[in-house]
Amino acid sequence: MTTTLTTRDESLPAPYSEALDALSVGPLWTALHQLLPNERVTAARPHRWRWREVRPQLLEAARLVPIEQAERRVLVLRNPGLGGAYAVTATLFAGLQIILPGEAAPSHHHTPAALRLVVEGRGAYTTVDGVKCVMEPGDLIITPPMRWHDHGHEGREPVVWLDGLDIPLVRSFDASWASRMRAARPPGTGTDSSQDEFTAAGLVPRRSRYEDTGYPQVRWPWSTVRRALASMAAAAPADQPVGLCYVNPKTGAPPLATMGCECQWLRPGETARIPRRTSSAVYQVIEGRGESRVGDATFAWEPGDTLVAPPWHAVEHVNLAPAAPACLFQFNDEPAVRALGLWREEPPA
Ligand code: 1HN
Repeated sequence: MTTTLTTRDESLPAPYSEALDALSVGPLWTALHQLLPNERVTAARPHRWRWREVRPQLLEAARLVPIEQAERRVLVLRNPGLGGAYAVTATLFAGLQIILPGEAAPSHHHTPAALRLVVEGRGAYTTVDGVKCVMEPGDLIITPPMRWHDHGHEGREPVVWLDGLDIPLVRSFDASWASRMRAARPPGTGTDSSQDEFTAAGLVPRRSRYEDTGYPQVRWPWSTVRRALASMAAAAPADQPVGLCYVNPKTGAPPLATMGCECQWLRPGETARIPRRTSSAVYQVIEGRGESRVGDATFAWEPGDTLVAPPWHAVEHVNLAPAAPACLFQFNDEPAVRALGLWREEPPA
């Protein structure tokens, strides 16, 4: 929250307040109910960024700003309620990154955790600790804290992805740090473990060929996720929602300690109701057309659009297409909220 606290009690003699200020001491009683409001409050607002409006500005950034200068060519999704902060919610960062054929974004590592969800284009890749992760539309790639990563592009069209990071949360601990950039080295592998060691649910390799970093899987191809969702949708009764959580396949834990990822499949005409939660979430439309209610706001959406649900806002997604499914990816701060003992969910109505 960006609001300034009331730290002076105007009913007290001025010299007393001045004496407190001089001692770096302040009264709690003027600020108590701002520190601990009786209602759950957030300055973050529900919002939608339209792909068809932001996409031209990304292409313009690619024209105006050389990758050598930008290092990461990202347009940041700034929550209109957060006073211009580079934050989509109090804890999460979201941005759209564009890379052109032949470009290379240099290697670095940092304390915040990051994830990418590919929005458009083929031929780019991210290298995570030497592991080459091909980026195709809908793919999820994580770069856990302190893992070296860079981006390259061997294709023929611009590639755009959504970056999700826990930077605002990490900054609240004064723990944000990054290495200096260095030129990317060629990837040490031709592929990532989702292509050979983790190709089927419920099976893990006895012995991995990949370096043991604690993150056995760093890429979740959309082709795999979509097939799993479609199978589930074909079998599930109409009144049961179809969603999958991305997990570390060796532990079942969320892919990152602070951020969770899920994908929801909405059958034609289907509505998914998500109760109020103390976590916040960013939704990315992978396919389909529909409408979402976030608190009191309603947003129509189509592929490429991004929506944000601040904490304690009920969410309702509707697939408005008569025949086609819709797929919504989300990343959220649920693992961080749970780890701090702050997780609450209102029972569904
Ligand atoms: C970062 O390192 C990347 O590596 C993307 O692609 C977005 C946003 C804020 C801080 C670091 C990347 C970022 C970022």
